[in-house]
Amino acid sequence: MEPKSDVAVDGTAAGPLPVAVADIVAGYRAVARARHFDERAVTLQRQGRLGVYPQFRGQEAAQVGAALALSATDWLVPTYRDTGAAITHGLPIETALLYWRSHPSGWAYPPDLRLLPFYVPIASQLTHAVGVAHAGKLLGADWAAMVFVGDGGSSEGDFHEALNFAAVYRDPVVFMVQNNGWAISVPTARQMRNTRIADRAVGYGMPGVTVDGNDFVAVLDAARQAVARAKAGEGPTLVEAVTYRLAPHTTSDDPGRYRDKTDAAEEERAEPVGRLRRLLESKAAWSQSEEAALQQQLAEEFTAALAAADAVSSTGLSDVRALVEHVFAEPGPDQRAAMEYLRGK
Ligand SMILES: Cc1ncc(C[n+]2csc(CCOP(=O)(O)OP(=O)(O)O)c2C)c(N)n1
Repeated sequence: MEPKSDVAVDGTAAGPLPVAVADIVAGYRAVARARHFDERAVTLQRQGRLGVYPQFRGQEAAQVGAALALSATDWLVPTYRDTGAAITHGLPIETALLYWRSHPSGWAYPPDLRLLPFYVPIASQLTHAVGVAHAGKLLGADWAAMVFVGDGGSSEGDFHEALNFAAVYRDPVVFMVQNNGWAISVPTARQMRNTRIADRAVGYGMPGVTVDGNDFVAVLDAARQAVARAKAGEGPTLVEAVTYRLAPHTTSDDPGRYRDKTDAAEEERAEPVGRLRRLLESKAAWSQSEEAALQQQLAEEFTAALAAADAVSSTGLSDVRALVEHVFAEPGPDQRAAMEYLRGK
């Protein structure tokens, strides 16, 4: 089945839009903000001012559309790919930069921010997100959890455990798969026989939907419905956003070794930021002067956040034990031993 799409690549709407124009304008601002962050972060990495950084160019609509379906009381559980989703949910840009600089302050989130750290061991975040959702139910809280996973992560055993548990207990969780076509150098077609990851949902007894992940409107609409189901006590949903990773896997990767160039050129035409802008322009809801003002505002916001991050990291670590003290609320024996070892270093 073709992924559900509301907006064609040239920006024309297939029919009445399921999302209000004001929400689409707000969405465009957030999508452009994510793109701006990603581009500046890659430049900083090339200048030696960030560590290894996993770009998300091409996946802005999938990440931002999903994150905007949440309210501030809901939890977002991201993978390393999802800085765009995290800053949309409220992670300060300064903190995101410190994280990708491997500074311990990059783990120090604002106290009310319902965001788990970026997960690198793939799929491990799925069971944790189900735990967050299940705990909310036990506590009588009204939050939902949205967890991101890639196509590669969906081939891990944790995926099965998380989806089955969540379905059995009708936990308020949204499984957001970004099928970006690649697990590093392995194309999706070489890691699974089925063509739609969302088809797996039926095996767990939950709804599954596949949307065009480069279409912000389709993603936001599907994610909103999934969050509403979760909050109405109807249990989990599997949403698959079919997108494309236009960038290398990380700043350490060279996709020229495994990817056909014409493929990427084809996908570049479908990329989500320009598509959303074309939609708004066709509705006379966005102008060149608004675009210029937005780009200037994004540049200023990022530059100020970078200056703040530089001020934190240029002073170094006041206490090297900060490297281990954030691991658990109460340090366990391993952390205590490490802190003892680091004392005075
Ligand atoms: C448990 C685990 N096994 C292997 C790896 C190495 N690894 C890092 S990224 C990656 C591919 C992930 O692909 P996907 O889930 O599609 O996410 P994407 O990188 O495309 O966002 C692998 C195998 C890992 N990080 N964790």
